[in-house]
Amino acid sequence: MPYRNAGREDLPGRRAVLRALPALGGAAVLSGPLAGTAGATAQGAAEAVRRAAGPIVKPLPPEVFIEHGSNAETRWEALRDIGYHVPNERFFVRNHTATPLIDAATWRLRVHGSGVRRPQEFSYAQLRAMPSVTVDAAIECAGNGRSFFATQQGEQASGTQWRLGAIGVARWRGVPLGAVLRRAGLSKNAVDVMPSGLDANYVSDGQDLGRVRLPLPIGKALDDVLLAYEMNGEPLPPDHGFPVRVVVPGWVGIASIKWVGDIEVSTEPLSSPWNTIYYRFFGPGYPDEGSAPLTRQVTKSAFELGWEASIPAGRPYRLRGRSWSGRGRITRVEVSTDGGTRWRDARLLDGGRRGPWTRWQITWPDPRPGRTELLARATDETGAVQPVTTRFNTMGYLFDAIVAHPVQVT
Ligand SMILES: Nc1nc2c(c(=O)[nH]1)N[C@H]1C(S)=C(S)[C@@H](COP(=O)(O)O)O[C@H]1N2
Ligand SMILES: [Mo]
Repeated sequence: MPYRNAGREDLPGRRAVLRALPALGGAAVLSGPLAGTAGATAQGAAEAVRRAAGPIVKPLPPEVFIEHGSNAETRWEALRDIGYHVPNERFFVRNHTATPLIDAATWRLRVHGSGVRRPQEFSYAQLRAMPSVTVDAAIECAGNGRSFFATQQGEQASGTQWRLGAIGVARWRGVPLGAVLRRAGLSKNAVDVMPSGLDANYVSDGQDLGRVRLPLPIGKALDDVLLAYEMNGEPLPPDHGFPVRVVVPGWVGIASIKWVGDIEVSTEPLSSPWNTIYYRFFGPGYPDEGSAPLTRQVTKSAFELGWEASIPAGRPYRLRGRSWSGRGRITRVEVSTDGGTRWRDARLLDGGRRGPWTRWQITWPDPRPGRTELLARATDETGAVQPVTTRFNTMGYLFDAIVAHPVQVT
């Protein structure tokens, strides 16, 4: 369990929870113009869900975000010198449809299926009254870096053309998924656990694929998966899953279902479009039905710099960045300022911290005028090193090759 922090925390006082409820529910329901209720929802939650005016509720200042339809990517220059966690206002957003506005006071989490003996509904207050844990974890879209298949390897992958900003690390607080499953009488024969979101059904090419949902194998569900209600010390913002989301450390972002309203536990394997027609490798060299479903994220690195950033010539410049891997800790980061001829080791700044990413820095002693490309290549504790190119897949998942970051030295 590489990403779990210790830290079982005190129960929130019952009175504090009750006091918080009307305020949270009110804020969630009443901010922004409302355009009627969403379509059919899980029973008991219908009145709790409303739709906001646009796909994303929070402000998206252009110096922080690059918008891609219903998604927003964090600019890496907006992460320079900001500390280990990404503030909620700067955290990327990936929405299949639109952020729903949910009233925590009437919201319920329904746990059901052949894999539980006591199907059950949990209220927000009940979840908040259970023993909580706090975990540092990254949420990263499996398509993060997808645009580089086209720009670096000459093969266009379908989907949002992210650069490297579809990742964020936050401190999440909530209840272990396993604790909730056990309260519902988890069966020894349970094999899969499938959370679904309360956002609108996802329709692709005229086909209604239903709720955004993805089964987790029981082993992962009971390992380090969280039902989170807090992000960096605040109630989850609407765009990041208020009132409760799943957080699946190290795995593809789609596993971390937002606005969870329903969890099916089954003694038979479950499937959804998100582990059959999406989130597998498809394309040349892969079977027609695709690879096995994707699970862990791969190794990547990014400079805390704008794309085509200007760097002053003639004096040493301190380069900073971050590297991460879903398979474990980062052990080494090398940087090249001459297109890959010479590599130097960056200094790792989060030494000893077993976190979801590692910050690093290195001084560029003599930036000379002109356009150039900076390269960073990380190694994780399994020995995986970022390659020069990576194998193509049509949906552009898990791009782990070294990214050439253009800068202008002036
Ligand atoms: N209900 C629901 N959960 C969801 C999604 C969604 O559209 N609906 N998007 C998923 C995807 S693809 C990603 S990468 C992450 C993004 O989380 P964030 O928007 O909090 O950064 O949420 C996941 N959970
Ligand atoms: Mo994603």
